Amino acid sequence: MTLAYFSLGSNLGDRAAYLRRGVHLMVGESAHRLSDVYETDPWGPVAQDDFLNLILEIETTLSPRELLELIRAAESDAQRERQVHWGPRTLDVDLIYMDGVTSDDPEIIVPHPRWRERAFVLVPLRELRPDLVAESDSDPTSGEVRHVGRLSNIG
Ligand code: PH2
Ligand code: MG
Ligand code: MG
Repeated sequence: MTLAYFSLGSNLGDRAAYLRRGVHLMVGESAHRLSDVYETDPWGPVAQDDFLNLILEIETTLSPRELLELIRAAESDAQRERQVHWGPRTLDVDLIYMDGVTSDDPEIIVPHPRWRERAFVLVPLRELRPDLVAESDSDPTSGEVRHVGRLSNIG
């Protein structure tokens, strides 16, 4: 068993409902933990609405390639349309990190090449894995991250 960490984000429609459905599909029967939910300023070049973001930890025996299939199934269930690169989306699932596993497959690079630049990844990941996130890793210039609460308690 390996622990795998995913960043889930939504900034279109019923954001919390898309996150709940995404978590459900990603988890299946696996043991898992969830960070709290954060509302986050959009990161990157596209002006868009704020995201809800969280980190999901899953115990898995799957490879990065197999996890990519799971990600694609969860995203297509959310009827995600890739109109704008880095633009608004109902559900985005990114594989961030796996204990002891790396992948240089260009479709699913592990660890995610830019995860340490993003407060919307670092802040919730620190809840689950403080050992992976140094205090200095949360760059205040990478956007506001506001604590919302548990996914099960938000509307
Ligand atoms: N995802 C992006 C682009 N920008 N900004 C925030 N705050 N949260 C995201 O999940 C996010 C983003 C592309 O995947
Ligand atoms: Mg993303
Ligand atoms: Mg993605």
